[in-house]
Amino acid sequence: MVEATKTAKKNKFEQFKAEKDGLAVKEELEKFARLGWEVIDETDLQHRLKWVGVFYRPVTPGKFMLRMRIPNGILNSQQMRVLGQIVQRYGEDGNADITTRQNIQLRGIRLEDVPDIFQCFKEVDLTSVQSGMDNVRNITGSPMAGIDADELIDTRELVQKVQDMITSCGQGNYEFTNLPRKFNIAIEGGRDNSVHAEINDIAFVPAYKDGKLGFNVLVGGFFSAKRCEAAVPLNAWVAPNDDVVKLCRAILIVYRDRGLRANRQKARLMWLIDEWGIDKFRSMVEAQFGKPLTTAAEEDLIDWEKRDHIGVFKQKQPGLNYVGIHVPIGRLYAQDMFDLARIAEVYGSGEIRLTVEQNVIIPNISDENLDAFGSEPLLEKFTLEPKTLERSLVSCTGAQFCNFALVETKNRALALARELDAELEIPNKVRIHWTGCPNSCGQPQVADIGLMGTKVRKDGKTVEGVDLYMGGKVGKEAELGNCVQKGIACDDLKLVLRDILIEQFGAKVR
Ligand code: SRM
Ligand code: SF4
Repeated sequence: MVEATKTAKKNKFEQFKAEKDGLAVKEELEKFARLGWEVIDETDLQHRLKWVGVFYRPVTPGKFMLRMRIPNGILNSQQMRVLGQIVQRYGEDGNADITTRQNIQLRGIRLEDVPDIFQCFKEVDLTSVQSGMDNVRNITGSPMAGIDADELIDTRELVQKVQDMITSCGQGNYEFTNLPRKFNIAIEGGRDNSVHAEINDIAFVPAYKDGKLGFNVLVGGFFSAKRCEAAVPLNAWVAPNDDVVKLCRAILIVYRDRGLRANRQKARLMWLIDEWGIDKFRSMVEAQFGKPLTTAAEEDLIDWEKRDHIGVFKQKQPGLNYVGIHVPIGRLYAQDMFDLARIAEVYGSGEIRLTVEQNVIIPNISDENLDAFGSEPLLEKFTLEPKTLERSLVSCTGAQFCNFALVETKNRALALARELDAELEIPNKVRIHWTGCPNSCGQPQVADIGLMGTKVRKDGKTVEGVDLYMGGKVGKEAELGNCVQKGIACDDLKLVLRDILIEQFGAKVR
C-alpha cells in the first residue's frame, strides 16, 4: 500500500494525486481536446497532464510543451520525421529541444491535437508517458552503446527493459505513477561516465566482481533548489541482465511505499536514505529484491575523461563511423529534424542518437560515405568543429518558455559564448552550463563554469543576474562544483567571464 494514503499530513500534490492519479488523464484526452484548455479542471491542466508528457506553459498559454521518452537517447529517422511533422504544424511556435536527459521536448503543441499526436506516436513506437512530475524520467545510457570499441557493457537493451517495466511498454503503469517525487535513472556502459551517473537517483556504473563484468550501483544523487547531492554507493553489484531491471523495481517500490511525502522539498530519494542510513536502506531494498544483494566491487571502471563526441570517430564495427554534430543549445526546428532524419537514412542506418550535452550523433556511416556526408548543408548550421565555448555549452529552457526561470538562458548563453569565442583564443574546452533558476535543470554543478539565474539589484533596479559556480568535474573523478560568487548582473557577466577565462583557463585575447 502506498504510504501516502496512510499519512494524515499531505501536501497539496499528495492530496491531488490521492484524489485522482495523474495517469488517469490518459483516458480523458479526447474530452480535453473537445472542451479546450481554457475550461478543463485546473489541476488536470497544470499538473496531471504532465503524467502523459503534456506541459501547460503559463508563459505561452494554449501552447503546450510535449516531453518525450527517448530511452538511451536513441531514435530512428522515421520517429524523428514524425516529431518534425508535429512541430511543423505550429509554424513559428513550433520547435524542439534536446534536453539534458538525452531526450526531446516539442513546443507549440495545441491541446486539441494531442489525441491525434498520440496516435502518430503509436504508429512509430514513440511514447511521452510518465515523462514529467512524480515519475521516473527519461532513462539515460551511454550514447555510444554498441558502437564504441572500448565499451564495457551495451546499455541499450537494459535501458529499454527498465523503461518497459516502469511504463508497461509505453502504455502507462499505475504501479509507478505515484512516487513521492521525480526520479532519475542512468545506466553507464563506458569508461567515461557519459551520463553524469553521480546526479541520478539510481546509477549503474561498470565494475568487475570476481572476474565478471557488471555494475556497481549508486543511489540518491539529485539536484533541487534546496539541496544538491552526489549519489552514494549502495554497496551492491549486479550482473548486466534482468537483475538490473529487478533492482530498479525493488528500489522504486521501497521509495514509493516508504519515501517521505509530507514535505515536497524533502521527498527525493536521498532524504529517505538520510533518514534510514544507507545500511537500512540497502536491507529494505534487498528484502524487496527477493535475494541477497552481492556486495559492490571495490572499484568501478570509470577511468576516462568524459568525451563530448563532437566530430568523426571510428566505430568498433570495421569500416563504420559515428559523427557527433553540434546543435547550439540543443534547439531544433522542423526543417532541422527532417534534415537529420534524411542524412541519417542516406549516409547511416537511419539511427539518430542524443547526448546529455544536447547534441546529436549519427552512427553507422561507412568510410566511403564520410566525404559526401561532410558536405551536407546541415553541417554548416550544426558543425563538426564548433568554437571552443559554443562546443561545450549547455543550457536549460529559461524564461522563453519556463515560468520558474529568473532569467533568459538559451539565447543569452549562445550570444555570450559566440562573443567570447570571437574575442578570445581558448586553448582547451571549457564547459559552461546555464540554468535559469535554482532547480538546476541545466546542471551548473557539473560544469567548469556554471551560471544559475537569479535577480540582482543594480543601480537601484532589479535586473537579471547569475550566481557563479565553478569546479564541477565530470568523467573519472566526477565532483560537483560550488557557488563561488553570487549575484552578478547579466550585463556585467561578459567581463567577469572574460577575466576567468584568461586567468584560469589560459585564454588569450585574439
Ligand atoms: Fe528540470 C522542473 C526542464 C532536466 C531538476 N524542469 C522542470 C520544469 C518541468 C518546470 C516547469 O514545469 O516549467 C522545466 C520545463 C521547462 C520547459 O518548458 O522546458 C524543466 N529539466 C528541464 C529540461 C528540459 C532542461 C533542458 O533544457 O534540458 C530537462 C528535461 C529532462 C528530461 O528530458 O526529462 C530537465 N531538471 C533536469 C535536471 C537534469 C538531469 O536530470 O540531469 C534536473 C536536476 C537533476 C535532478 O532532478 O535531480 C532537473 N527540474 C528540476 C527540478 C528540481 C527537482 C527537485 O527535486 O526539486 C524541477 C522543479 C520540480 O520538480 O519541482 C524541474
Ligand atoms: Fe526552468 Fe529553472 Fe529548470 Fe531552467 S532550471 S528549465 S528555468 S525550472
